Amino acid sequence: MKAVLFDLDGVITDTAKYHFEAWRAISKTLDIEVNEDLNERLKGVSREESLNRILLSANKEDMYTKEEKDKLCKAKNDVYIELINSLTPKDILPGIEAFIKELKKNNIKLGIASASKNAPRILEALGIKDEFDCIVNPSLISRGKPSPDIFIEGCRMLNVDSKDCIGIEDSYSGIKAINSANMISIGVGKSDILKDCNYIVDNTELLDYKLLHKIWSEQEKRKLG
Ligand code: B16
Ligand code: MG
Repeated sequence: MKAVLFDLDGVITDTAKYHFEAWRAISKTLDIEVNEDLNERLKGVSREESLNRILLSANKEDMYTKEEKDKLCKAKNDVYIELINSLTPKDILPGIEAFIKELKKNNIKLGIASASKNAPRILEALGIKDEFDCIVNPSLISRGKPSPDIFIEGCRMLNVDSKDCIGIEDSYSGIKAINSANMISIGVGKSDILKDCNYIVDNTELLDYKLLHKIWSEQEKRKLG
């Protein structure tokens, strides 16, 4: 085990509630309701794809031009940025700071593979941006999660083989992406949503180096037959 690639929203901090609030505000102007179910399907997917899924949910996908969609995405991001302006180190999810310290002490490389174009700003506000050896820029990745591309690029940036890297995710599409990248996947959250991951924890407090090492060693043994 040489590296860990972290998802951001839902693993390091809980910005999902702000995405939800911002999309609800924008969708209201379009006469569309975003419920919890639909919101779950927006986790891990890009801003543009999120809007497409919202429009599709109301059969309105063909009603807007590319320019109008761009404007709606910008409006959503303006609301979202207002909401995340209040983020501080207190918003780091429980156990994550200690977990990061422990991984670094054990010479594990750390990276961020988030679909969010706001990731650097969020990590800065949380005071942990410098802890990471790489932050993949999602704007340079043409296929979003569940495509493995963002995780493959993270491994490339960290100069590690994907089989020596663990990915941690809270979304269905994110787990699919990690698995397709040939990495070991750890899900944080509910097993009905994250059923395809190699290992699941209920919450971030349960993540530690020993557990990751155990999961990695077991997977290695399984591969060797
Ligand atoms: P932005 P993650 C994802 O973050 C969110 O889960 C998803 O809801 C959001 O649409 C996406 O980032 C893009 O975010 O609008 O800030 O570029 O879970 O991949 O860390
Ligand atoms: Mg996430």
